[in-house]
Amino acid sequence: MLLRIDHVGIACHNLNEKIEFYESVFGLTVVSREVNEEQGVREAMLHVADGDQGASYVQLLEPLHPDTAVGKFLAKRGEGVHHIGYGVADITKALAEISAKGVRLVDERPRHGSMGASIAFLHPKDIGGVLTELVETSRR
Ligand code: CMX
Ligand code: CO
Repeated sequence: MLLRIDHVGIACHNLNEKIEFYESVFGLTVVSREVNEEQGVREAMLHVADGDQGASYVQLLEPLHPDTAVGKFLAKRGEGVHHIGYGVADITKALAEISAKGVRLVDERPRHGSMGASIAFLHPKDIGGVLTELVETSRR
């Protein structure tokens, strides 16, 4: 069901500073910068590698307000890994299969994610404390 790791989502206080850090330490390149009001984030995707099943990225996330998913996470835990995003071929089918196994879905239906992808989150409390995102990419 999971094709690849699409991205690792990292929560930070200052997006521009963190982008510069990843550019200078790892030589990564920003391929997309977006504000996603629905998700409450200002974010950047930095390209890591290309594979048979598509590309993988680091997603840097700065909250738009304290009362957002990433804002609450930063207040509670500080900066660090926020979620893992896995690529899937058919997100609606994957959500149905995962839900049937008793895992709580944060999103019953896909939402809009970075670079035109369809995304949906699974509840971290049902996945061993790991916030997990499914990604059906529109880029192939
Ligand atoms: N990873 C692991 N656990 C997490 C977590 C995370 N990222 N975020 C919250 N939790 C845990 C909390 O620690 C808390 O556990 P305890 O009760 O044991 O302390 C519990 O989940 C509830 O957390 P909360 O702070 O009360 O937050 P909410 O219940 O309001 O929301 C969640 C939690 C997962 C439903 C919410 O963060 C969410 O909807 N996330 C999906 C959307 C999102 O993260 N968008 C930003 C990224 C967008 C993108 O990738 O494009
Ligand atoms: Co993400």
